[in-house]
Amino acid sequence: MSDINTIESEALKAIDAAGDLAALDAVRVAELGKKGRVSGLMKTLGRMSPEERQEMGPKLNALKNRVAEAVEIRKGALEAAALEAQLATETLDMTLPPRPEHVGALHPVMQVFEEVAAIFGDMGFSVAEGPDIEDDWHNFTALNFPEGHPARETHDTFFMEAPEGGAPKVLRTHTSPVQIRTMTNGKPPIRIIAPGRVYRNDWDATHTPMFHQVEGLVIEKGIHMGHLKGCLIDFVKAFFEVDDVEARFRPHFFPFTEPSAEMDVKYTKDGQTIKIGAGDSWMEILGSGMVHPNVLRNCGIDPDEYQGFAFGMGIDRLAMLKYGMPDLRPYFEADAAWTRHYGFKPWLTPSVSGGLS
Ligand code: 2NM
Repeated sequence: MSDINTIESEALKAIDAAGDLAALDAVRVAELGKKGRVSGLMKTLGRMSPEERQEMGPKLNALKNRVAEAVEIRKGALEAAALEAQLATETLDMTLPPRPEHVGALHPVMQVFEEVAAIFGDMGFSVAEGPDIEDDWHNFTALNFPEGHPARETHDTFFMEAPEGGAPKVLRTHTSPVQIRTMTNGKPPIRIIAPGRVYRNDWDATHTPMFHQVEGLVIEKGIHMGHLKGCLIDFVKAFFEVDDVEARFRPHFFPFTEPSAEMDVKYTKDGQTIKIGAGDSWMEILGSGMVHPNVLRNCGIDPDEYQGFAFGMGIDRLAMLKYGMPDLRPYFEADAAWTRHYGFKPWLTPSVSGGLS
């Protein structure tokens, strides 16, 4: 009995005195290890008479448990203290300015995405997204491209390898499949923009095989060309941050809209800088039109009940125009010096009321 009390008080004292995890582990081994004192006492149970064992068994077990528990509690305290000490030596001063060579900048394309989303967000549009790898239905058929029609070839489509007996998937050539998915899976009224990457097999000074688009779609009762024109003129004024813009809508052809129109805006050139809004030359800036009844039907919408307009524009080109970056190639060279030169502070979110750029 006195053994138990002595061992316990000595063990608890040693556990308390252990100054670090290594010292604590040494105490644990000395008491609870195979050759430890507590384990030694446990072994004496085998030599006891059944009556003695019945009395001593629970007492020794309780001793072992109390010592083990004390080790665990001390271990927790030592670990917490070690972490505190580490944190105290590893503090970071978050108020220090970043080292200049590590300052990042938002890519102009991302800045323009944010600006376009802010403008249309202000008009009640929300942002929709979809997959980059699409099937023939969403990229072409549902959009009223007839089977085998040459229009499918004009898109310079990247076709994926076809599975056994199946149709090949494609890298989407426009973000319109997002509109198809939105119309198919939802119900009007619809007011969305679909920003994203698109792919066409074209590679020269003004074309890259991957580029960025924003398309938009409005489906409501009684929508007409007047809504389309008003919406897009408001957009161009807000985007180029000018009070007035002279614009014209020139008839065009897209399989997915009828009628279709390209929007031109007047501009002037002052040396290398292009000023949008007024001047003596026209510049094509986006495509648009009233959603074709066949497209609405393909998505389960009754064209006698609902009408809509849609539009699409190239973001890379908008960025070129607004921020005067004449060469498209550096856009995709991931050169940090270029993004630092043309890039934007990532923490300044564009908003229509607080300023776009
Ligand atoms: C454009 C131009 C005109 C367009 C049409 C549709 C849909 F899905 F509603 F039919 N989405 N996007 C559209 C219309 C896109 O890009 C130059």
